[in-house]
Amino acid sequence: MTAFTERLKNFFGITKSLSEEVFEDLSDLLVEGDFGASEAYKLTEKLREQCKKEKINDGEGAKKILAQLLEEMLCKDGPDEKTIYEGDDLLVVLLLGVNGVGKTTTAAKLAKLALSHKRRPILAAGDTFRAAAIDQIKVHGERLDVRVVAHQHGGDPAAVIYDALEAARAGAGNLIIADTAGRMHTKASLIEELKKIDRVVELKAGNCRYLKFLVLDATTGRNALAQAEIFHGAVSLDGIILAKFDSSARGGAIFSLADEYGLPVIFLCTGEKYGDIKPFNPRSYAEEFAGLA
Ligand SMILES: Nc1nc2c(ncn2[C@@H]2O[C@H](COP(=O)(O)OP(=O)(O)OP(=O)(O)O)[C@@H](O)[C@H]2O)c(=O)[nH]1
Ligand SMILES: [Mg+2]
Repeated sequence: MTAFTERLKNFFGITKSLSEEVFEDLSDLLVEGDFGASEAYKLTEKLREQCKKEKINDGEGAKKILAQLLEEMLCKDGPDEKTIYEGDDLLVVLLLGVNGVGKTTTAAKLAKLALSHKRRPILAAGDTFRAAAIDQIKVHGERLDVRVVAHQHGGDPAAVIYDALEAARAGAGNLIIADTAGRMHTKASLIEELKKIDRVVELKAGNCRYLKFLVLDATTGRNALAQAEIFHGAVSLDGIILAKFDSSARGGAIFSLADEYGLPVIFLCTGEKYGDIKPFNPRSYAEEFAGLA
């Protein structure tokens, strides 16, 4: 449970009856939890109606309804751990996101998870922009005993992923996990580069599965929406991986991402270790957010 959900739990705990003021306070609290103001208002209105309909007039009862309403907001039709990893067909997973959110660490976590599913992962060092990025992913590859396909610093990231696909087709693996750079000289060049990588993978991957995940830092709050807009606009994402979902995260932005972009969350990452990744479960997330779990 994060500090924010603890607050929501306490809020409902001390709420003895549902006055007008309670819904207003709840709306403010949701905004503090990274909800958008209008979404928070809409949600508390729905909660008020539902409580009235079901003749609920206490904090504990309202909390349960809130958890249900929150769960309804989340997307449930994204790929899950099973559909991602099962089978042995060639699959490309491209990890995107601004700098520092946790892309490279997540690539390593996904590779480790792939091994546990008897997949044969290949890490593609698609971040050729930052000097140390290639070494960073090579270290993960060595630790996990996973093949890394890399070029020189400053090289073409699309070419790295192209080579990883060649290696996979030659039998080196069946799941390409591609890291990318989170920063370019300008936003326009970042978008251009993302589109190029996407074009190359689309062409080269042929009819094999290809998933694009945006990695977000759970502690960045509403900024996540601006990031999603840029990346989703450039390459049409398949889902979100929420990293750094530790005790300081509030997590309300996920509901807006589902609402505004229809983007499902696929995994939650809760630490720096390889095992700190778990499939996203909309019900548990909603219940935990509401302070029910
Ligand atoms: N607490 C916590 N830390 C994380 C998590 N994921 C990554 N980190 C840490 O966040 C920092 C940045 O992680 P990276 O994986 O290098 O992030 P990146 O997006 O690849 O960064 P750039 O390559 O610079 O764009 C590192 O110190 C990681 O150990 C997570 O889920 N929880
Ligand atoms: Mg990186």
